Order: sequence, then structure tokens, then C-alpha cells
Amino acid sequence: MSFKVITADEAALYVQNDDNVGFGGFTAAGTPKVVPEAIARRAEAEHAAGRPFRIGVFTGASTSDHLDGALSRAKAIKFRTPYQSCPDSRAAINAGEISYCDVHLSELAQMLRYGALGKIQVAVIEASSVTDDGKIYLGPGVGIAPTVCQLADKIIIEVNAHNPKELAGFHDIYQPADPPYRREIPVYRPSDRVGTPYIQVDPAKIVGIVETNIPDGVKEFAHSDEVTMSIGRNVSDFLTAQLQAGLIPQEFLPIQSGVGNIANAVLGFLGKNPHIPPFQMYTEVIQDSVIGLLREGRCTFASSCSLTVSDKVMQEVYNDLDFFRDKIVLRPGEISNNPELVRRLGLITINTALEADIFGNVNSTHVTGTKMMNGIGGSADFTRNAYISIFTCPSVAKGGKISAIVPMVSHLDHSEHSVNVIVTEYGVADLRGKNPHERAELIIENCAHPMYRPLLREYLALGKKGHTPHCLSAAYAFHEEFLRSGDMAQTSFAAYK
Ligand code: 0RQ
Repeated sequence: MSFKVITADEAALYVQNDDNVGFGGFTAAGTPKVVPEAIARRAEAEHAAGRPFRIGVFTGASTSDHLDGALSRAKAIKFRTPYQSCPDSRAAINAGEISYCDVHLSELAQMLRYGALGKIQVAVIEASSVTDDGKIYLGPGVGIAPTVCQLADKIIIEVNAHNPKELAGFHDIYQPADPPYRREIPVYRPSDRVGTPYIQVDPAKIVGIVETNIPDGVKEFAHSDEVTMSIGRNVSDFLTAQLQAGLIPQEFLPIQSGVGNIANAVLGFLGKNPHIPPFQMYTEVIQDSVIGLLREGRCTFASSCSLTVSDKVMQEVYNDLDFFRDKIVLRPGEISNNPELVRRLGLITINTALEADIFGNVNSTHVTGTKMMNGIGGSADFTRNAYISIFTCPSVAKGGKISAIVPMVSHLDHSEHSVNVIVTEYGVADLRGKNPHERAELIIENCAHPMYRPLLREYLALGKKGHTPHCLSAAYAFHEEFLRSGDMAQTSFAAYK
């Protein structure tokens, strides 16, 4: 390898105050680790010397504490997009210290190429290897790496020895041409490959290689609780019934599933369900459960943007790469989440809601309409274009003081036009073909916690008129009560009658 090997602190000197920096990776998977921490140290030193130092941070999705955590704590982030899930950056965003733009994951790469978000000065990428002629073989996450490598003047590469060189070949790197020259993306099955296994860059742009040997640090899942298990079972039973009714083709359809315990439990149940044939996944994150399903032959192929698996499971994958080689492909977020492909492939999409209203609108991002949780992520890329879009959530949060089913969502991410099915531990509301009155009946009866059903019915009775029976003055009574007393169950509609 003919590139200059530099330290992380030397790499950080290539980043200047006000620069826009594009990072590779997707979730903790393949996220650069030592260079962002060195940029954070540089920011702290500059601040101590009385000089400003804040950068724009562009990523594929959420990252890890090495990136969002370190840079947030160093007050080094001026602008952040498209998604984060880090407690420190969340706090800074909600305090107004970081300017955060919550963007659909599939859309960021093209937004950057179209130029609307300014120039990317530096790309920081984690790789498993690099060739002298500028072929970058990535680690376990892709994200926006191909686009920021194309756009940046300077590229810094963390070559992580923890990623085996044999990971080469798992990636399929493809960027669509921009309008008016864009053609269809020729992916017709989850396993289709349309690009190259590497990112090709001009080697002159690579300013240095930083050598590391660090695992991604993804934690194993907590043991699923009763609520999570019930949600998983309900989704699995619903899909079985759809299959048996001929509403899903007999060979089944590819599945997209979000991150977290619920998604993990849903996949576990689908895997164990003897009525559901072996299936494929077209998704943005492969979690631990998918690896088990691939081994058992219950999942026959998984297309993803990242391998977001725990360190233990990653080691198992790395020890057996030849087994997984023809069963996994890793794509840029622009392709793993591409609306054209989601609709063409007919995905069954399963994502988690913070809250849903009785008419089927979903809030995935804002607690009580004001506080950013994580961001919309890829949920809308999939939901809007799905064959069947499913949202899951526990019926209540915070020990029952918050109902996840509310009269009107306090922030809208997925409208009633895109949300097909809502599932809680109590049951399933299939909203397809239903008018707002019918939707409200189904959601209250099948999904709301029994404790909240009478209150939701009372609300519904207030708004008798119109296609959608809202009572606007009372629509946020649940949220206002929570802000007042800390308990939505104390809501009274007496004043509105
Ligand atoms: O709080 O952490 O203090 O206990 O929200 O809730 O139930 O543990 O669920 O971790 O799956 O997160 C929607 C945020 C759910 C996530 C969201 C509180 C609850 C808990 C977390 P604690 P759970 P999850 C693929 C697709 C958008 C992006 C997306 C998300 C905490 O799934 O970010 O879908 N989705 N991407 O107590 C106040 C409510 C609440 C509430 C739950 N109504 N009000 N707090 N909580 N409901 C991934 C990518 O894009 C990469």
C-alpha cells in the first residue's frame, strides 16, 4: 500500500473549522472510530485556545459513541444530518446547540450530489482494505460512503484490521445517474448485483491511512419481555393469515425490518412460524436474529446497508464468511432504501412508532411534538412504498403514563395514507380500505391499552361531524395532560362537551 500512514490526530488536521465532513458507515457498523475522536480532541483544543471549531457532520444513519458521542461532547458539531440516536447529540439538538435536519436516509446521497447542502470538504471512511489504484473495500456498513468519496476533495481512510480482508465481495456499490439522465435501477430481486464490490476513487485524493483494530461495539439484545413477544407474535400471525387468504403471494415477499428489540422479536417469530415459507430480506440493517435465520435457512438472502450485529455474532460471521458470501449483500443507503426498489420488490415493511393516532397517522420522531428522539431514519423510505406497511409499538410507555395511541399525533412522520397496519401487544388494526370512523374503531378496540380505550372513545364522540371526526380544541388533551401532570390517564374531556 503506497499511501501515507498517519495518526488519527494528524488526520484531524485535515479538517478545518466550518468544514462539512462526510463519514462512511451505517449505524455503528463500519463507522469511523478514531478519526472522529481525534477531530473532537482538536475541537476541544481550539475552543481552549479561544478559537471556533465546529463542523457539519453527514453520515449514512446513526453512528456510535466514537462519532456522535465524542463530537457532541466536544461541542464540535454545527450541523447534523440525516439521523442520530446518541443521548449526547439528542440533548444538544433539543437544547438548540446542534442544527439538526431530519432527512430520509435514501435521499441524503442525492441531496449532497445535487448540491443543496453545500460542499463536502473531507470524507472519512472505514475500510477493510485499500488498493494502490484507489479501490476501497468497505467494512460492515456502507451508508453514504460512495457519494462522499466522490464529492470530497480529501479522503481519510481508517483501515480497520478487525474487518477481515475477505469481507471484499460482500458489497455492491452503485450510484444512480442524476436527473435528467437517471434510468431504472436494475435490481429485480434482493440478491441482484448491479455495481462493483469496491468504491473507486482517485488515489490522489487519499490524504492518509489511519490503521485501527476496533470492533463496532454493537451490544447484544436484552431478553425480550412479554410485551415485545406479544407484538412479534401478532405480526407473525397477521402475516400468516394474509398468506393463507392469498393476499400475500405463496412464495412470500421480502421483508424490511427496523432496529431494536421489537424488530428482533418479530423476525424471531417469523422465523419460527411453520406457515411462513423461507423468506428474503431487503432491509437497511441486518441484526443478530437475521444471522440465525440465515444459518437455519429460514431467511435465504439478506440485502442490507449494514451488518449491525453484536460483536459476538460478528465474530461468528467473520469466522464463516464463505457460508455467508452468497447470502448477504451490502449496498449504499441510496439503494438499500430506494423507493423505486421498495415498490418494485413489494416489501413487507415493519417499523416502530413512538405514537399513532386513532386515524392511523404515525409519529416516529418527536416526544410530545417537540423533543427529537432519533429521526425518521429509513422508516418513510420503506413505509410510503411498501406492499404492506406495518407499524408496531407497545400500547403504553413510561409505565402506562403515556398512551401510544392518541387522539391526534403530536408530530407527523407517516400519514394515514401510507400506514397500512398498526400492531401493539393487544392486537392488529388492518387499516386498508377503511374510512376514518372504521379506522378509529379498529385502533381503539384492537391496539389501545384497555385503560385508555374509554378516554379515546370519549374523544371520538366529541367530533361527530365530518369525514374525520376530530375535535380540534381537544385533539392534544392527552399531551397537554401529560405535560401538566405527567400522566395521560388523568385526561378529562368534560370541559369540551
Ligand atoms: O424510553 O429509552 O427512556 O426507556 O422511547 O422506545 O419502545 O424502547 O422502542 O427503541 O424501538 O425506539 C420510534 C424511537 C422507538 C425508534 C423509536 C420511549 C420509551 C423508551 C424508546 P427509554 P422503545 P425503540 C430503521 C428504521 C425512527 C427511525 C426508524 C426510531 C424510548 O424505532 O427511532 O424507524 N424510529 N428507522 O419509553 C414518549 C411516547 C413514547 C416514548 C416510547 N409515545 N412518548 N416516549 N417512548 N413511546 C432504523 C434506521 O433508520 C437506521
